[in-house]
Amino acid sequence: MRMVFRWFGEGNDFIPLEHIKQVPGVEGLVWALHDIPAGEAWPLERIKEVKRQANQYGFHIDVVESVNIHEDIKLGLPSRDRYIENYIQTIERLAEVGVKVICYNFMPVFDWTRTDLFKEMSDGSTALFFENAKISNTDPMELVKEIAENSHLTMPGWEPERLKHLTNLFRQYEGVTEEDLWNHLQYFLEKIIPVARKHDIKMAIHPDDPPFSVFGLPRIMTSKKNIERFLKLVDDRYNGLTLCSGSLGANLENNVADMVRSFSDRIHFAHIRNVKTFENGDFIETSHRSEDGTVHILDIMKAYHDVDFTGYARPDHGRHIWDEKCRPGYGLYDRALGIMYLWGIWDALNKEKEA
Ligand code: DNO
Ligand code: MN
Repeated sequence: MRMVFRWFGEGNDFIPLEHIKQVPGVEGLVWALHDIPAGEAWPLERIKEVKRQANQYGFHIDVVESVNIHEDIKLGLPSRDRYIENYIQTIERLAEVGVKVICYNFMPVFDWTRTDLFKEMSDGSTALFFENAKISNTDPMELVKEIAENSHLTMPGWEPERLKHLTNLFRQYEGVTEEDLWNHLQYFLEKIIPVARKHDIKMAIHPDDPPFSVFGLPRIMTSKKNIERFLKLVDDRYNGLTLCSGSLGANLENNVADMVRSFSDRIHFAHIRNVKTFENGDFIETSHRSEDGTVHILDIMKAYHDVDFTGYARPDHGRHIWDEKCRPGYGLYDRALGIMYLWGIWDALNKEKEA
């Protein structure tokens, strides 16, 4: 397991690289050029700049999260070919600096969705929260406004520029079914995966978060059965997964440890975090500790250890604790605690195996 840490870039993250450096066992940064709109090719100079910054602190930049997919690709519009060309150019440029894994997602309109970014917990910490009833009763436009006003810095997937066109986007998705989305994903993969293979970059799709339809939009990366289907769309190791335990775990029917065992050779990037899911479908993000949530982090780590996982892993989100001012879900403190929990389990399993 190779531990990495998400960093949003100079001027776009509250956390200095000096501090990430002090978290035990972190070898690389998970990064992106967040200001480049989906669909445009990333400039090589900008990519090299991030590499320089990371290398100064001894970090590698092997993992990119995300190179986002233009909506026209997800919608299957004729203009998609132009955006796929740009995507290929970005892959080629990332290969030039030695990137190994590209994380992306195929969720229509929104990236991850929550109804509350700073929900108060009984211990005074706050965390990302999803309330089913609020989603059903809220106009997406209202939610977007609320999220944008409270997030401190622009969040990937919630860029005001893009979301200005929200009404139009929703209109475009009218009548687009899950089957359509599968077809558009396959079209994209058939063009991209040969390029990724040629450049030895593993493509790693992130599951839908939450793993069910929100605001009536189609979603497909939601379950074991659907991931199996995804892997067969292009049956190539370079067509792989970012297995996110917290996203998938928000549906109590998903058994993430079992997915780790079933898909081990296709998992290139592990997102590890816990959530507590309630009967009514609400969920709250918790500490990484197994007993704090409904995702069995211990079982998941055991599964990764049993399959000799050598891919990249990061703590996914954390709570906001100790009065830290941070991006929602991306503070330093709770993610650092999460890392120590994960290393604790991992080291113990190593020790047990040696004995
Ligand atoms: C949330 C993340 C997602 C993830 C993208 C990957 O914090 O797990 O935003 O980066 O869905 O494309
Ligand atoms: Mn994730």
